[in-house]
Amino acid sequence: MTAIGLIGFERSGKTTLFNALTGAGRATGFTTHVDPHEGVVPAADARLVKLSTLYQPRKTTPAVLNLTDFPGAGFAGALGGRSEPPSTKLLGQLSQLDALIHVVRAFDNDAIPHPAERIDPDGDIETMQLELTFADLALIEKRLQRLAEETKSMKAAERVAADREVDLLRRLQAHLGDGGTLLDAPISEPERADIRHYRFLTERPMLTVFNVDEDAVTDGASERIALSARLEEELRDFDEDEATAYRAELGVGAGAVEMALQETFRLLGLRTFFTVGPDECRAWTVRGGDTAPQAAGKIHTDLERGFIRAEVVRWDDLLVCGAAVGASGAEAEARKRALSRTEGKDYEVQDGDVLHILFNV
Ligand SMILES: Nc1nc2c(ncn2[C@@H]2O[C@H](COP(=O)(O)OP(=O)(O)O)[C@@H](O)[C@H]2O)c(=O)[nH]1
Ligand SMILES: [Mg+2]
Repeated sequence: MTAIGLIGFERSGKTTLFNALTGAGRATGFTTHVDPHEGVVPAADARLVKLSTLYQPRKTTPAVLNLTDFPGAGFAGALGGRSEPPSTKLLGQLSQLDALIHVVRAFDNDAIPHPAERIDPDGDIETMQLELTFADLALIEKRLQRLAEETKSMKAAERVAADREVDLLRRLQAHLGDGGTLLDAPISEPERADIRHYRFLTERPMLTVFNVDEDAVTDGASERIALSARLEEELRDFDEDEATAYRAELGVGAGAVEMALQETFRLLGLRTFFTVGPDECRAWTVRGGDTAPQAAGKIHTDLERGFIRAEVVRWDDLLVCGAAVGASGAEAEARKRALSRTEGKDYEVQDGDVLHILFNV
């Protein structure tokens, strides 16, 4: 399951956004929580809604992301004169995530003081980047020291691999020192695979969310979006008409939360595929490059083990066929019109595929 973490300084609005995304209704404001909150975010998907309208299944299940809301205090290290770095425990938890969402305080409200008593989104972004970079540099430093010890007693043959690792880590160190991240480090694919087990923090894709005043929402650019977490949390309790009217009054477009999710999907290179039928229509996610058996494995391990082949049709082609002959004949109609294909073990699943897995265990 894809795991995302909300990070940011105290009172930047992480828990508010967590509530907006999950509906968890956790306390916000000065109630600093010590433990992270865990939640599940259903990914709204218009394609799934349309497939469900065709199939009228007993159950419709969206794809979900696991979301963790971290307490802000852990990140206050470089701010406001506090000198504590993030704890080892926090760094360990962060390193397990697939992606990070950095919530940046951009709303103005004297009643809610910023830990550093200033509203400076760009400064906060820089500080957070530094905290993550320092954590990675510390890890590299520790590993280099270990390697220096170990290589002393190594035979020449062993030393080749160790020297190669030292060289790679030194290059990463230099890149971080120049203000880069490990996500954009100029290293080869095999080298990237070699460092994966370190689970460096700046190697995680990160979405920056500017948490702005309710009346200041504008469209964001890629990898940075602006939304009002408080507004989005409040609007959860409105019915659709009320929400639309309220958004119109404030001049705020719909779908800020959906946009945040879509952007997260894009950053992670996630692809959505669907399974359909009278029992359930469901959306699933795989990583870009995952094959049909890997997708099958998301549904059930038996389907991956016993994978024979997949019938594949694009979601919109299936809808067209369904509209012509009804849901029960849609897949047969797609085959007849040569819109569905039979794919084998090497097929790379595409975003928007409807899969029907044939298997044998
Ligand atoms: N005006 C305004 N206040 C917000 C917004 N988002 C959060 N807040 C307020 O900021 C305070 C801190 O929010 P919280 O979510 O607890 O921050 P956290 O410490 O990062 O988890 C709360 O009083 C929220 O109501 C926003 O978009 N606009
Ligand atoms: Mg919080």
